[in-house]
Amino acid sequence: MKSLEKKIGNGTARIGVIGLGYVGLPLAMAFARKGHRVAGFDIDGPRVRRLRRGESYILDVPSAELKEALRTGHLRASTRFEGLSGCDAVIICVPTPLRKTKEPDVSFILESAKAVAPRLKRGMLVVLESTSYPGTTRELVLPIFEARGLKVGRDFHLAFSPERVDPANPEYGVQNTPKVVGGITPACTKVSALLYGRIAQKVVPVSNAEAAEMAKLLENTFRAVNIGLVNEMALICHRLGLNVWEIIEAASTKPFGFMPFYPGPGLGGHCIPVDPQYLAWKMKAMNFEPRFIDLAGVVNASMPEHAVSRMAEMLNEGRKALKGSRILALGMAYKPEVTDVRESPSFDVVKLLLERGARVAYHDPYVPEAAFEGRRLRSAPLTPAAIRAADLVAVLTAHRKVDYPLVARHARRIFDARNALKGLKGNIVRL
Ligand code: SAJ
Repeated sequence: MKSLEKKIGNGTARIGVIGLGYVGLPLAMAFARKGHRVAGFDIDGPRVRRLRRGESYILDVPSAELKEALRTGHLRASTRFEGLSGCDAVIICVPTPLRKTKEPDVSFILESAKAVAPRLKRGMLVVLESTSYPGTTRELVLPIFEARGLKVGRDFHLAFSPERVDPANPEYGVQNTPKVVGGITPACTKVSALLYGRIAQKVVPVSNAEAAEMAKLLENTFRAVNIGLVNEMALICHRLGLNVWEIIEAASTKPFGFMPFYPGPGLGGHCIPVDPQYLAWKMKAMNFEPRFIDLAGVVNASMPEHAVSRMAEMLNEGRKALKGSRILALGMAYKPEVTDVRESPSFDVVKLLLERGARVAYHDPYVPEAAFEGRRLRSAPLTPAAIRAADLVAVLTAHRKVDYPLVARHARRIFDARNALKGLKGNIVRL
């Protein structure tokens, strides 16, 4: 193992990254920037071809930097996994979605481990970064590797290190986000900490892979539960005739012991709605009911319906039915300043509006077109005419670059589910 530690230390360790998405590509570039030769692998042919042309599809990776890494040979991308045998360390960054049944789908992890296994060689380090339930690395991945007759901690090393990439975050990236690592054995923890020490200013070794897996789940369950709490507070404030946004702002003045979360029309993204369900699934299999996770899920999932009922109330005030009303939805991405629409609650809201017979258009500067129940809509230009033509404008995701003063000036009525029109005057009702 000494040779791997030496190669990591002098930058000659060849790194393999499986999965070149919003986690894998920035990670590959971080190692390439440190002089490592990085082999990227992805099953998505068009994505690999785009990468080979130096076209970045990740906001945080400039195409110019990608082109340079390709030119110098510090990065190459392939859909074929043979190149894994030339790697000293392999990092698996593949999706871990939920099945329709809300059960974990670890198929991408298994396929990746099976791709590595025949190329696993003495001295190699493998790290799993894909978020999954505690025990995944040891129970699912390790047996695939040990079937080769190699001994973990002696012949090869295996660890888990949760990805902490926040897409489009201008402040935090791979380098300045502390990296938690936990190995199957202490020796695995040690060598994976060495590896990540090449690209992260701070590495946080923990006692084993399960601790690292669980740390990630705590991070994101913490968010899902607190978002669920504040969504329930929004429902409570509505019934008390209070402005929940004012209440949160007032509570946020407490300089200690409070952290603001904000209500919305639901919970989106491929992390926060998903990760806690991985933990819930594992615990239910152990006959333990994770009540907070389940309750947060119920409250968050009720928000699209609540948002639509508030819009119906507003239209009703104007003697209008939802059916036949023209609604302009602002913001289809799952959170501000991203193009990603996965699990976006905006789609849940629009689906409910369409089911109730509303006529829906949308504007989202980051989402040029979107599919709803088989129909494809294009983002409508945000003009005074388009705003005036709507019976109701609904702010669902509050992108900063949208002209909210224009909306406030021209909209007949506005349902603001994100407090995007804070301080503006107009016919505005807030969540
Ligand atoms: N949301 C609310 N209210 C809030 C915060 C978020 O309704 O107060 C909604 C968002 O609109 C979105 C969903 O929750 O629909 C998730 O938002 P998020 O801010 O948690 O963003 P994500 O899904 O990109 O979460 C990622 C996570 N990063 C990783 O898993 C590596 C999370 O751990 C980060 O804390 C989060 O980014 C972040 O801080 O932005």
